[in-house]
Amino acid sequence: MLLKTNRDKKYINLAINLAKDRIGLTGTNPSVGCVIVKNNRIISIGQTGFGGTPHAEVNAINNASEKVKDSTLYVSLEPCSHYGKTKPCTNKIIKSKIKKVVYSVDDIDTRSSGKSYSILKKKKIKCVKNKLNKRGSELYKSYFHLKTRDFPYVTGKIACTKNYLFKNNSKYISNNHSINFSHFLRYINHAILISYKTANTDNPKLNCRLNGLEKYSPIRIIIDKNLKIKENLYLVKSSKKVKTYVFYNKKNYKYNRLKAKGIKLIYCPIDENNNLDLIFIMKKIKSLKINYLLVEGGKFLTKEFLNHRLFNCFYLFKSNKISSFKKKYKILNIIKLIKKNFSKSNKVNTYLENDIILRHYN
Ligand code: AOF
Ligand code: ZN
Repeated sequence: MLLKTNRDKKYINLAINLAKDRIGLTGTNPSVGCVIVKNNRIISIGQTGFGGTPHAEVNAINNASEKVKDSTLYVSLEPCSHYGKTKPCTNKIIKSKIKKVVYSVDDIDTRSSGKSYSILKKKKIKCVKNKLNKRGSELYKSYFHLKTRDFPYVTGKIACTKNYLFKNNSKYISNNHSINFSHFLRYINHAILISYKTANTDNPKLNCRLNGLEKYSPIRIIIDKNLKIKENLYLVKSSKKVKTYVFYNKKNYKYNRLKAKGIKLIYCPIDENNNLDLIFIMKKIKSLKINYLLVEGGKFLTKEFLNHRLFNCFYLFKSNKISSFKKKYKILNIIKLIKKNFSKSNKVNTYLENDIILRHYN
């Protein structure tokens, strides 16, 4: 038998795992996980719905396999107590006669922040807060960022060979397992950003090709100062089906043609180096309610983002292949910048055969 406090830890850990599973997929709402336990048995679990509603607690309470009266509810984030798109979860908890609530992290949404503890206490519901707070805070780093900054949460990604080249004899540098993981990143991010150069040379699809998850493919964003994007690309031809933005600075004859094909063109000023102003682009993207942005940049764009310190985390895909291409394709300066930008890293804990993926973060 587990001690009571260890039991609390075990279930709150599970709630955090459930929340982690859906990060990026709950719109502007944070992803929350919830576990309901009665007589030491799990009687329900819940996650925030895709797009942000219903809230995790509501899903868990409604889906319980037996009456939730006298149960304990574990939740990764402080339950909300405000009227927003949905009614307060604290009301639902009180009505359901749940007898104890354990949560990990205080919400920072001012409508609810720090309020649920006393609301529940007043109704004689036992409340334990800040359980596994460190792990919970780690989970909500992106939520806190999104609530306090007017930039999206930006994830970077670049692939290289064992000898740090980003060009190889075959089309793919990484193995199939790594490629699947890159599609997982496309699944959990709301939009994907590339340059017109990558678009024109690779003619990429930028969709998520994991079985069953295709419908979660990201919005596409292309940065293209002088509208040099080719009109016959897959991205252009499919832009009526999947939202596609192009940030540009100088109009040319293609402007109306791209627009007619379904592309949304956004004017962007240039910065002191005569490049499109990335700060402007980040703010615009956030204002479009795109919260999680994946940048699958080439060498130039990745460097630009690193120089502006715009990445919140960065994945370095390192394959086991040795490339015989010229030295100019080495990405050693990018590796240096990654180390400057981030203080921590860990290996992605997924089966990758001989490839390695390092996640860099702060
Ligand atoms: C919860 N459980 O699963 C989530 C919560 O406008 P609304 O109603 O969608 O509320 C959004 C706020 O609710 C959001 O800013 C955050 O404070 C909280 N999210 N709360 O109890 C959940 N996702
Ligand atoms: Zn709620």
